[in-house]
Amino acid sequence: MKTNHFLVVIFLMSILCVANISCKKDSSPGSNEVFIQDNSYNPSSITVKSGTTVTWTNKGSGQHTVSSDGSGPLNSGTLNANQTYSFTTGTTGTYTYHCNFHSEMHGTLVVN
Ligand SMILES: [Cu+2]
Repeated sequence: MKTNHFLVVIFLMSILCVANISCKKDSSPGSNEVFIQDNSYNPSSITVKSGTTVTWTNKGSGQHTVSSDGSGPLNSGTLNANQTYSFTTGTTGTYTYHCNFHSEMHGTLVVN
């Protein structure tokens, strides 16, 4: 009986551990990733080498876009919750972008 209780405790602890790891993984973007959260880009500025594919993921519940300021190359269209937009960088430079729905949302992609 004591052994059973011990095993149950170990089992529950391992579940909590796995849940915790997946939570952490979910809450921070990788090196070539930007998370769109309500209502900001995380990170707001990302620097990558030319040829890198950067992926934006809408982690919020509302709709957002990744849209270049001026005539830049970023154009995600409307991203619903959990949708992603990928862009493979080319020419080096600094590319600023915004969300078409939220004027306070601004981000920067630096390609070097
Ligand atoms: Cu937005």
